[in-house]
Amino acid sequence: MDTSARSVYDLLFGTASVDPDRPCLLLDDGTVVTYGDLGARAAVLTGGLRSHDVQVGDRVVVQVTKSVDAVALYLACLRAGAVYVPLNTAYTDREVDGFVTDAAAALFVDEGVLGSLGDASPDHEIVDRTGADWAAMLYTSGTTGRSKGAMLSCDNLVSNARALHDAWRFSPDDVLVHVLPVFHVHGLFVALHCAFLAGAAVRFHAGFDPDAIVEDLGRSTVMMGVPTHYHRLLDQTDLGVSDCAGMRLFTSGSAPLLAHRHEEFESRTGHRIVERYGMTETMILTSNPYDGERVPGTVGFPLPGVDLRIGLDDIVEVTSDGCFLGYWGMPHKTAEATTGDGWFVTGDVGSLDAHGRLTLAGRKSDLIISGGLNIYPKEIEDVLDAVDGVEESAVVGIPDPDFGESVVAAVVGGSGEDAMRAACDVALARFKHPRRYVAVDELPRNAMGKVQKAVLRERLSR
Ligand code: MCA
Ligand code: AMP
Repeated sequence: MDTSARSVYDLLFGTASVDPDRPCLLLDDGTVVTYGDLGARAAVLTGGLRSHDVQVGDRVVVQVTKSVDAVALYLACLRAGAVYVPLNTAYTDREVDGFVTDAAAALFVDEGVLGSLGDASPDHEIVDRTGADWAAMLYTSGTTGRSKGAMLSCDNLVSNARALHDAWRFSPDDVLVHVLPVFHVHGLFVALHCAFLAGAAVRFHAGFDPDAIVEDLGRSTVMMGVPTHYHRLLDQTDLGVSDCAGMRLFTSGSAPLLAHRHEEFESRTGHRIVERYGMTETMILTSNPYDGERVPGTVGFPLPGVDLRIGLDDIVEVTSDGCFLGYWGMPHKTAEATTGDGWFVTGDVGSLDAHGRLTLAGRKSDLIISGGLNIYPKEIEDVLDAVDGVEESAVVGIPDPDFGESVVAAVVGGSGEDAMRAACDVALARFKHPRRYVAVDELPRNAMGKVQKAVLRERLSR
């Protein structure tokens, strides 16, 4: 990363090359926030961070709703050289406390604190960072039930932003429909960085209202979504060719987009969605081509700077400029996820064809992906198993036409759903809660005594 003359903030936000009067964020209420406005707001929040004595390298843990200030706070952390740690707004207090403690946060920002930061005097000093410096940390659910903080460097952010900006042909004329949350790699880095690097405008939606999005497509050029967004556009609106007249690109990722949905989208709109694949730990790894064949059910080719190979048990392994610095405070977990020759083991099962195109076939672990959000069964099973009278439980994801997968719990013992729901209310964000509880006499097990999740999934899907 060429940080010698410029800070990572300038590299990503592009304030040096973009006209400050250009529209940046276009809000639902018609407000236009220019690049200059957003930069000025970031300077104020930088002042706010410094008034809280936030130093270079300090973790700033943030749980705020999607807003202009949420984006400005991310930019303020880049300016101040602090590590931005965004949290899902659905997390319960108990979950948030765990993250704040784990990150050894110098500052926790909720809505109230964000408001007070916004009253500070602007601070225009921007810290220079090198490529290897730590820029952000995003928590990913662990297979053992404990979340891991993936440490992302300045280089990870900048290299991936540039690769995607080029691969997807971003230009200043683009208008991006932004419907994703800004606490994940997808909405925060992939979507915003592509637009910022180009100096493009972003239609910044607080939530996903399918009809409002269809209306927006008529005055936009690019949309990025998870499969659930596309399911809802197809199932809940009359979306057709004429709605997408100015659109040049739709991308999908974070979860598999079923081939028949891809084809349905093309027959309704005339657009072939560009499916791409990534992980929090690695940023975006592959994409179907902008020019060239976009094949439904595949995730395309490695981006420049990414090397892929298929390792043990058909697991995809990668080396890449986007590959993280490691798991915070868990060097053993970083080592477990890294091969002897330094490749990151994704945990995704896949195959490469003769041309190097990647097709994914699922995950090695029991991970459930619901609406683009990762849910680890173990975390839910631990909560259910602690409920009075529950002997044991097993949680699986079963196919769901909207979310891709939905969470179902099979439970032995216990005194009914109410106590389990109450326990989940305290411990788990609602998107992780089982949508269905099934009382069973026993869990299916193999000869080694291990619960057969595949058998259970099959039974519960019927
Ligand atoms: C919301 N709910 C969910 C989910 N989202 N349940 C299961 N799975 C979900 N994903 C539940 C809420 O708990 C609530 O339940 C009810 O649905 C309505 O909540 P609401 O907030 O209104 O939900 P929504 O607007 O319908 O949200 C659905 C959504 C959202 C728009 C698909 O989940 C979403 O934005 N997903 C994208 C996540 C994402 O950006 N992932 C990227 C991570 P109740 O009524 O019981 O309270 S992966 C990544 O970054 C890598 C690098 C990559 O490859 O991209
Ligand atoms: P996260 O840990 O939240 O970043 O989620 C990363 C995981 O999402 C990957 O390891 C994959 O299992 C999954 N994923 C991302 N994009 C795709 C895709 N296009 N198709 C299938 N799975 C995907």
